[in-house]
Amino acid sequence: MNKTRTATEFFAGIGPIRYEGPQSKNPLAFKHYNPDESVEGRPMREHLRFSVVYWHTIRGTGSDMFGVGTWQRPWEVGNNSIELALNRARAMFEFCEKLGAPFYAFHDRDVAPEGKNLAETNRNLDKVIKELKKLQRDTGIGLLWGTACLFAHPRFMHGAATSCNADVFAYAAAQVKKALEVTHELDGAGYVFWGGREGYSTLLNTDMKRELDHLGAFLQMAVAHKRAIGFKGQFYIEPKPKEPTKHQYDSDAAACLNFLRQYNLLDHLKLNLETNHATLAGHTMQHDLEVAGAAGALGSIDANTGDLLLGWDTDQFPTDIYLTTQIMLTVLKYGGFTTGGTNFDAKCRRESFEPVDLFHAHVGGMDAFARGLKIAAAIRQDGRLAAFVKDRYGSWDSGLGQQIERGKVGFAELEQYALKMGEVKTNQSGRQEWLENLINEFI
Ligand code: XLS
Ligand code: NI
Ligand code: NI
Repeated sequence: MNKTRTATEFFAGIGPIRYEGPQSKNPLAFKHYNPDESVEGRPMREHLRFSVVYWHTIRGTGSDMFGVGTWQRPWEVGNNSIELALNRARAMFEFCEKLGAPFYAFHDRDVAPEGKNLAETNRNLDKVIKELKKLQRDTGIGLLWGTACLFAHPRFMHGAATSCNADVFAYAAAQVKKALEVTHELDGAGYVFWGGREGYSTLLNTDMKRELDHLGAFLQMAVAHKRAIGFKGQFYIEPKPKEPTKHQYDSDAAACLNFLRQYNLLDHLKLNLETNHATLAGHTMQHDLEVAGAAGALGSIDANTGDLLLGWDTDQFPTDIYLTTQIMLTVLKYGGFTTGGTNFDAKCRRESFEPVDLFHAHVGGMDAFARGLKIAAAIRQDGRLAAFVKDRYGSWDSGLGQQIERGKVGFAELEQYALKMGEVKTNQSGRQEWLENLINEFI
């Protein structure tokens, strides 16, 4: 059953999490996520493609700006050695296996320590990648995406691809080259570019045009290298408006799409959207999903939630059924995930310091998404919501509307039409209140 069991079991006393149904009171059981249950003709497991993140779940400490780490992690023994890195890898796979999560995600520096130079760092990475590959083979758990940490080390204080220092750009390029190669080696379904420190603290010292050109060139090089090594995974860009910089260049879905279009990258990258980033940008998650979906660029999601009373990325586990329903409505509308998935870029609160809290957090997030999925499917099956929207745009389906959509008429024809028509017929009600009530029928 637990094929990764080694001499050490890190989550001792916690067995595989099973589906027990909505009546269950067991905190370590799913009430709604039933992996094999079919929704719209596809098992929930394949719809949701859950993924666990290395950085919070395995490497997080619970530290904040006011205090040191609080989290008890039985694998954190000794210094930042390769042996410790290998134990972290085993802890990750034990966790995913017990949880029943089919994927995980990492930054290069989450999985292996930096050495005294890049060559040694790459060798460290290779040693751990070997173990990850074995763990993947033994468990069937896959890599949803890899990425490079281009923001933690002091060398990246001014950014990486957008640094004022060309040597930093070179270092970042070398790092991403290697991160792409190991992601390929692990058969990753994707690779994410999150901006890290690509942005600015003040415009007084910033040449924005030059920095954006550099970022465009950097991504072009990444696309070229992807092709060179034959990596078939999907590239994503992950928007975030602020933090750590005051303005991140990839500020929201629309800004990312415009950037990709400007630098001829639209065919090569989709978006990885994160709830807390969308809300920091002043949008809802569903808004950014719709923006991406409309552009054919809805790729993957970082599932979490913020606290609207706090102005930073709190990365909490998602438990709000309205939120997950809205997300799944849009994801289903655009055909569901293919290479992407539901990646829990989320962390426990500092006060939730025991390993079992990690299970409560993920079980809750998975159940919340399972409910969102089932509710969204029920709303779609019911059909009233979609029928209302379709009917609302009915004037475009024939006659003049159709001619406009087909590009058959211009201002001159429309002027003639308007003069002849007289006043526009009374508009139909938007029925927002009724639609809100309709959604509540399903929650
Ligand atoms: C930080 C981002 C980060 C990316 C991966 O806010 O969410 O964790 O997902 O670099
Ligand atoms: Ni993220
Ligand atoms: Ni985040």
